[in-house]
Amino acid sequence: MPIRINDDDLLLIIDVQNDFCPGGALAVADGDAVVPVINHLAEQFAHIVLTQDWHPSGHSSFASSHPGAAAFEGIAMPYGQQTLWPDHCVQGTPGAAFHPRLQTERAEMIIRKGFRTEIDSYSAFYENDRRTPTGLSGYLRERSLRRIFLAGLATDFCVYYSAVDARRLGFDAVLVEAGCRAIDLAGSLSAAWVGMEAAGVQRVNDLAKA
Ligand code: VGL
Ligand code: ZN
Repeated sequence: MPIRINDDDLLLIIDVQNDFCPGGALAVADGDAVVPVINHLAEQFAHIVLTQDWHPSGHSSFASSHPGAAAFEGIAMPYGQQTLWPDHCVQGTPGAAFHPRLQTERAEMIIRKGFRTEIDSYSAFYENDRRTPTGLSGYLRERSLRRIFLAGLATDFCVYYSAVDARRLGFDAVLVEAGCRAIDLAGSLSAAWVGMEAAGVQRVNDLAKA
């Protein structure tokens, strides 16, 4: 049954930035493969929002900010457990820019996240304390946008957290798998699928071309 895209549906494009693509500081395998898929998807939507991971240098999610710690280790932060990452998506750097072939012109808003030094933000809706809002849910409600299609990077971190939060906030959420790629760190991808299923996130491979 092909899904019909309506005028009150939103495409939420997560973190399609150079640092998450091959050659980037936190490259996701095959990450740039999502670009043509998402560009094509976007043609079908009246509403598009982009997210942009946007860290100050010295961000607390960077392993380099924790002497003796290594990237991809976990660490306890005041707000909970946090994975440490290589320095990535530093504000204003080429790595933080959107992939050059991502079509961004029709996006009506860009949500930047992770811009506070002391807290990371995977989700487009909440920072990693799971309580501090980004404002996206208020925006969507005011605009009467109710169903959110998600694609981007990475499936098991920012896409996953965004999809689960969308459900938690009462939106319908549909993950478009062909438009996502994963980091897959210590079982994170299978955990993400389980979490999304439990949250009622719908999963489709691609949208049938209208
Ligand atoms: C992401 C790790 C750190 C993501 C962002 O976009 O999935 N992952 N920052
Ligand atoms: Zn980040």
